[in-house]
Amino acid sequence: MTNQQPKRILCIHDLAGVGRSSLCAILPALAVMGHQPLPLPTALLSTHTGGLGSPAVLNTDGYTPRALEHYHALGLKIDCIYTGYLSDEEQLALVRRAFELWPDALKVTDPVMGDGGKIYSGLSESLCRGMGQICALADLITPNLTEACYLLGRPMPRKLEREEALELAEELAGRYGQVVVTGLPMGQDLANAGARRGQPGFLVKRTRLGTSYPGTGDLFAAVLVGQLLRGGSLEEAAELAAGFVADCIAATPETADTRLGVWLEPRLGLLAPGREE
Ligand code: PXL
Repeated sequence: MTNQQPKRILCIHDLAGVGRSSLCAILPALAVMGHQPLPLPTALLSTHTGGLGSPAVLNTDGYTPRALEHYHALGLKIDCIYTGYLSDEEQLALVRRAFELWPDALKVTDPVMGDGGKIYSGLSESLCRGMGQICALADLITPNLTEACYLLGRPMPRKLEREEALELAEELAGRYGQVVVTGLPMGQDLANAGARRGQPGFLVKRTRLGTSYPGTGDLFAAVLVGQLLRGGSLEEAAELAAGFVADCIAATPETADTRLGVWLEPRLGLLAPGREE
């Protein structure tokens, strides 16, 4: 395990300086797991868009397609393409192009579109529709409950029973291949439901802690991807990811400003190779 060659993961996400979301959470998590993340920032933002005012935003569409072609011309092997927040429709084409250039890469799409039943500010209806099309090209998708319901065109339930959670994952897997749905409210617990097409789903639960933080979906998906690339099963990877996120939440003081995300930095070492149990 420890001597495994690092896997190179092309991370197509935004870089938001403050708030421990997107690349600020993903890059350290993947690197400490022994992988080599290659960031392709879809936008630069001063903060995420969840309650810290109006961030300064720099669109990177003039850069990203050229960077992608450069990496391809270098003959870089990409083991995994992991996509997340896209800030405009041109970036849908960027993701399609990446999938085309490295057809053998594991394609993981976190369809970052919203939370708590609402679409994030600034994301258009057509961008969200396009995100659904990207999901159809991916090998694995990791929507939260809001995004899962959007993809299936269903209203968002306030809570789910075990059978409903499994059915949600199985239906998405039937459509998209493999899925882990995050943030399912189930009584005292917050659950993740996973499934592969044609196979019964599974649940990974953790006690619900009441507070929600930006970036935990990004952290969850990054650890999931990192563990899959270490050869873990979908269920093992979901267990590790759920455990790590719960641990980071527990390590964040109750008095901390939730908008700044979970205090992941002191916990990252727990993800190092050999320490994942
Ligand atoms: O964590 C999801 C996310 C990613 N990127 C940006 C965001 C958010 C959630 O608010 O604003 C820019």
